[in-house]
Amino acid sequence: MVTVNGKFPGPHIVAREGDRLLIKVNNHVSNNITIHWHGIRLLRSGWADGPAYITQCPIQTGQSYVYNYTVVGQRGTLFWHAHISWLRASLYGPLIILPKLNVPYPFTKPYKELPILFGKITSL
Ligand SMILES: [Cu+2]
Repeated sequence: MVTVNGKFPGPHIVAREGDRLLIKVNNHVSNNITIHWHGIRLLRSGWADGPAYITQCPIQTGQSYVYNYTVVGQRGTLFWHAHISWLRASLYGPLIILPKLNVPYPFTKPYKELPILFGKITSL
């Protein structure tokens, strides 16, 4: 199955509100790939949204692309996923946006945080 860095679910991306994210995707598989940042409001950076053939051409085998956007006015746990063909069902991971430094959560700080992702494995 297609994975990111050999992990399923894919790697955790952890950022803080206000951070600029630069995420380089190197495509080492035989499928074209794009990555979508589910729930992120892309203000003036719609080209980083990821839907194949809508906001970008897919990243072809052996090619790479740097997604570049800033998280504005959002915090919480979202997720990223492939946004082309059936890969969107199995290629995903958490995207965790923490509050800005020294800004508390709007609730008591949890003892522990553990992302839980619901998904399915698509067989070829
Ligand atoms: Cu999505």
